[in-house]
Amino acid sequence: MIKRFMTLERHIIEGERKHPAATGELSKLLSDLVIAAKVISLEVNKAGLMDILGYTGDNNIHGEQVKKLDMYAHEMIFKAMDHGGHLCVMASEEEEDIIHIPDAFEIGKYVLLFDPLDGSSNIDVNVSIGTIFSIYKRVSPQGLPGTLEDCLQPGLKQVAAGYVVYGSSTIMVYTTSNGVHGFTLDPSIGEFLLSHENIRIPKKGRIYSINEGNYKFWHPGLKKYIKWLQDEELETDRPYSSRYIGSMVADVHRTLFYGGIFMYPQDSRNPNGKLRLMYECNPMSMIVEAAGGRATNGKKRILEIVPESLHQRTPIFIGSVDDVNLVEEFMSEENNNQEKE
Ligand code: P6P
Repeated sequence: MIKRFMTLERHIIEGERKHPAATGELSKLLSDLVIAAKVISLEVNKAGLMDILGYTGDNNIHGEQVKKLDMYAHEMIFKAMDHGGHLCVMASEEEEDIIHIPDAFEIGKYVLLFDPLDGSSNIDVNVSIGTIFSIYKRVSPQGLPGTLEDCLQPGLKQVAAGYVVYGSSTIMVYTTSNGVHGFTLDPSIGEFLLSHENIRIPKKGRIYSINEGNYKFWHPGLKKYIKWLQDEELETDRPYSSRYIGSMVADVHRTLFYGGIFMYPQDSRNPNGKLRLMYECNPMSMIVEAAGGRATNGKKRILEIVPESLHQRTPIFIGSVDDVNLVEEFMSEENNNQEKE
């Protein structure tokens, strides 16, 4: 619901004014990103009409087949961001190495990491997909090209994070640690308008979200937790409902609004789970924590993980504080039981 005619650009500028030391550069960076989001949204919403569905025939560095829309989104963001003069380096989930700012352009003080189109396996069947971004301040000397070190910072160092979910409408949610705010794209005027101010995640939910097809490979404590959620007990809102879209942006977006928990755990086949720390888990964790929720790898805050490589994966349990705390208790209790045996 549009409460007041507040565009995303104006909200960003007003938000930055609250920081006395702000130079306005972050506002301009975020506004450039908004332009990319509008263009990607346009293509996503007519993908079925254009020859940009299907596969490019290439594989990305993770061996996954690259969708045309994936690459389109990647290129759109690069072209929108490379010449603004705000960045010293970028990194994309679609590119193996860091992406340098072309020599012709001014080098800035920020770092942008992004997943151009998360959930791309859903593109051809019209299921919600999304763009995720994460912004840091550089740590290497000003004026020089950015480095891998600039990109490998713990999530706690993020100065901004956000996502765009391309669904029944296109919504952009972002935070600069001054609350979490959602904006809905009004295609008739090409503006993102404030629709969800100061989003707060419920302390406890009654929806859990996980790919139950992997049940056999899970930690025994997680198996017990999921079975516990499926038992009946009115006082603890059980049984929970199960919802799984298979697109992290959409699953976490729902969790942010309705509460509950989204999980992509490690399992016996994937000891670090599937989702990427830098492109998916850190930005989503900053947003959910800023909205009053919690995000861990089952033991430790996602935002405190010190990254070792650009594309490293991490298990993630993210959502309402009570729900994340409880799944951790189930897994730690099971670990203790196993140690006693
Ligand atoms: P699975 C999409 O491909 C993605 O990277 C995330 O958006 C999503 O949460 C996850 O993978 C789904 O993975 O193994 O359940 O299909």
